[in-house]
Amino acid sequence: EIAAVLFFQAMRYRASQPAHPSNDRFVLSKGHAAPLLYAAWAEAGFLKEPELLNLRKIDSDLEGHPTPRLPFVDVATGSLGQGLGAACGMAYVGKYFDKASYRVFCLLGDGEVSEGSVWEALAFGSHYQLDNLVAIVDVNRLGQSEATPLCHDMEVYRRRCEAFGWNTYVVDGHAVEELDEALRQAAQVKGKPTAIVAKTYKGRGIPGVEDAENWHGKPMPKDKVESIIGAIQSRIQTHQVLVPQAPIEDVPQISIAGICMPSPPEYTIGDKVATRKAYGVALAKLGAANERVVALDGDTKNSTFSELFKQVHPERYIECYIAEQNMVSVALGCAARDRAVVFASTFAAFFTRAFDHIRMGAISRTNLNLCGSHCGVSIGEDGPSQMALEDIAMFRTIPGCTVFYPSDAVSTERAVCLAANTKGICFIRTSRPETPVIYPPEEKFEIGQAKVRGWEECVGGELLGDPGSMAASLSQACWIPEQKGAPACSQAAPARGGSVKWLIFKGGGECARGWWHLAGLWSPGESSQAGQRCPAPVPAGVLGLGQRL
Ligand SMILES: Cc1ncc(C[n+]2csc(CCOP(=O)(O)OP(=O)(O)O)c2C)c(N)n1
Repeated sequence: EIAAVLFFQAMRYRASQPAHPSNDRFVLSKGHAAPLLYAAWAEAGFLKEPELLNLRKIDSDLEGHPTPRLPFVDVATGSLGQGLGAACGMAYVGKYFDKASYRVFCLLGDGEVSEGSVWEALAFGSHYQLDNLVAIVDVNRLGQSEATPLCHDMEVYRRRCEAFGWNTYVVDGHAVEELDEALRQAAQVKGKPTAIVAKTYKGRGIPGVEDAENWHGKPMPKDKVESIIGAIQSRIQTHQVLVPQAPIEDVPQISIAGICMPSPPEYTIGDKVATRKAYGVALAKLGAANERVVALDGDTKNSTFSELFKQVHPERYIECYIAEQNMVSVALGCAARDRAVVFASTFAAFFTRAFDHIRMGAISRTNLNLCGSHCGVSIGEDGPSQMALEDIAMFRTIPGCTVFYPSDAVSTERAVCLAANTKGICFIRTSRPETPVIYPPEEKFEIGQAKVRGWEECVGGELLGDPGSMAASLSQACWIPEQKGAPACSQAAPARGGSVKWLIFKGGGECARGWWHLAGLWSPGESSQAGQRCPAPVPAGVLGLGQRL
């Protein structure tokens, strides 16, 4: 009933063009209900009914959980608790950037709302007065393996949603008139998003299954299928062909392709600039080049320097507060349907708590740029809780992700521009301390191309850069200019207690000493033997990091 009222009464869209920018958006946050979504699009005419029988087959796009392989899916769902954050991002773009009539609907399960990220999204939605957003919670009392904690306590749901600032209706989720009325009222409400808390029964109308445990995700027994289909069909009251309402086509035409920096980097070799600051400077410049560049941050903008973007483009800065999971989901939503070029930043360490959201972003085929600052031990006195060490390993597991670890301000600025024009997820890793500019403004950088710097000195075992700063010494090693002979790379780090561990690749793989962990950690206890053969460094994105050491 919920899907029927949404798809054929409330939502405005062109069924033949599901990705049309003026269409209303629908996010099935409870992605395991994918068959419902596919059935709705079949009823709308986009899918052919026989295709539905390919559900979950290996060569079918009708997967067990929806992905953007299907044009009517903007963000992949199935890892519960993430859909509403993405819907918030879409609604934000619709209200504040597109300033268009399309609206965003999100269907959640009641079990799913145990996820904290759902409440992060609820807080975000009301804070930004997303009155073009409707969340419908299907309160069917049951989760996967048992009842949900609130069962059918509709009043508690109402109070919680209202406490989070949402215009809230509690309805009988099987009564199409009630649903229709709530959705109509929601369309009139200004300044608040709407939550429709729908009381339903799982397996409604199926004898022995309705409201019973242990049926989640299970097919009906073959011998009961005929009678179950008969029972459902007997409740169909009309065979009228349903036609959705057409969209209001007022979305502006935009272009986000081929964005160039308005001017070259304004740094001189030897200047001392933190790469995190260079990120903010670069983002502000990029924002001047294209009005669809937007920046998000999780209350760290004066550390990541995304505040430099906010200072010049305040209307395109989205403060997400201390809710990194939601920030990533909102960013995914903003990037959906290519409506924005999205950069989201926080300390790199804090992206690790949003790993699943980033992972889902890759499944969503998103074009999203994330910048993590304060990477590595060079943040020193801030202590280990703020240090990003695992982040680089994490991002390198993300399919299609490009990892940038720029060594100076010039390469940071180039990385920002490259990221804006690169598909998939991009991760830019920036450092806290000021480090010397080592490249001239005209230096060219390409993804996948490593540069070797100063390897002659390294071979002798000398430290590169300032031994007090791992970032400086690592980063100086990371942009590697081409030299005659094979590529070489040296990285060094001070260990507590004064001893220094370092690693040299030379000539396709001679490892002099030391050990490099992919997580970015130096482990003083371990060292490989001098002269041991190592694989040649393999560039990870722009960065020339040894891949398999
Ligand atoms: C983050 C996450 N945890 C666990 C699961 C496994 N899972 C799939 S469906 C489900 C129950 C969902 O219950 P609810 O949200 O109430 O959906 P409904 O009962 O309406 O199907 C669970 C635990 C998952 N998909 N994602």
